[in-house]
Amino acid sequence: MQIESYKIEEQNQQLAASQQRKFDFVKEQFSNSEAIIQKLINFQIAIPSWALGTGGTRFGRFSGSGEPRSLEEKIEDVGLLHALNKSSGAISLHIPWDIPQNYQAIKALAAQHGLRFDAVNSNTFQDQPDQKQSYKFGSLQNVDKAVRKQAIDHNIEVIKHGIELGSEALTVWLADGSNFPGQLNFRKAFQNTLESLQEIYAALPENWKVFVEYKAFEPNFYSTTVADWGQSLLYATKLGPKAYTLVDLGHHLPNANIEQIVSLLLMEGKLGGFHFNDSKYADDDLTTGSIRPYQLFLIFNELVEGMDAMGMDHATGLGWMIDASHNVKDPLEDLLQSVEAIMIAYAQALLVDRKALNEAQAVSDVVRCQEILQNVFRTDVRALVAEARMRAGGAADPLALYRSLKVRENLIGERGYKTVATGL
Ligand code: LRH
Ligand code: MN
Repeated sequence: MQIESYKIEEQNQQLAASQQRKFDFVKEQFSNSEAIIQKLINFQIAIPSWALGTGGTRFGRFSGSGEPRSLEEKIEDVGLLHALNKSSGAISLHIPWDIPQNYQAIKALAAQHGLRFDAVNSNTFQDQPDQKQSYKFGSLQNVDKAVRKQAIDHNIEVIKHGIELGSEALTVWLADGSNFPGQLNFRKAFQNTLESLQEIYAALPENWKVFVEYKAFEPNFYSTTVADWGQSLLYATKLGPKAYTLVDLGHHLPNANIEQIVSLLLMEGKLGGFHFNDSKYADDDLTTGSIRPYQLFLIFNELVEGMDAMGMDHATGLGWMIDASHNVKDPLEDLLQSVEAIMIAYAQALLVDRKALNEAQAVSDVVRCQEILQNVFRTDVRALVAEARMRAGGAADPLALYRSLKVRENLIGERGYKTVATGL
């Protein structure tokens, strides 16, 4: 299914007057609104190929309908999102869930939808049907050299797929760890993992990056071999200049101050990118900004402050990716909401009066500091984000148009009711 641009134009016409009123109201409050619009237009968020179908938990999966049955249909679905919001211009593949059969055809199809390939993700947390060695007791950490070699070879194979697609980064998330005290020698597990990552690092093309994604727990419930930002930073620092940490918002222990972690990793030049989602308890993979929107704003506040301090380009300096799982929502509606929440947090962070904040911090005027941040957080910037989207050819209200055009119904018509996408 394609969304014709005249359908988008039609909705934008209908909403033009109210949009203009709301946009003028924001412009009156913030003199730098216009300068921010170009930054919002340039900011592209990669959509995970594994989150275009309905997810589930160990307690059950309530399958959705009209889900993509192939990589081609996944690219079409991301193309639909990008046509609606012009902020989803990249797709992040997970191997082997999405092995391209014909690189040229897949690249051409992605280009047709205005999409590029962001980081490719390896998978050494599941045993594939024809696999010789099991990852039951870990992959890169495994005490058995043959298992480590199999996992290293897989990551190098993933890099090869990425090179063919024009990707420039590999994301390594390791489920490796232990479930019981005594099961693992932590030092040997670290050293096995580092030596294995060094072999993978050596296979990276000159212009590539490797993102080491950390996670506090699950599927191991006593220790995780890349459990927190400190351990990920240790690996990334020991590996070399092409290695970075990756912050998945749901991978922290309760009450972790993620914005402080982000600020320090950025300061060290070792922050590679994000997996955006939200959570109340653990790795819940809920819609970004649906549970803790203030935390998302505070993270972007640190990102804008830190990236400007280092002269980094906001759009290309880091890997911006969503990582979510949709148990009860239409995956495409969930992703539209996530992109909107990210763009709102970024727009608000761009509107923070940095000069006033620095002056208030310099005199420890705690109340003024809070007022400066919350004044912006309590500002409705949706019209600013919509203005950028419409100037880029997107819809004033993507979710409303997705529903009024009955996109899901059309996809069911094309693909059938009971179709299941590969992924989580
Ligand atoms: C692990 C994770 C990782 C992916 C997987 C799908 O929880 O966040 O980024 O490989 O989800
Ligand atoms: Mn993740």
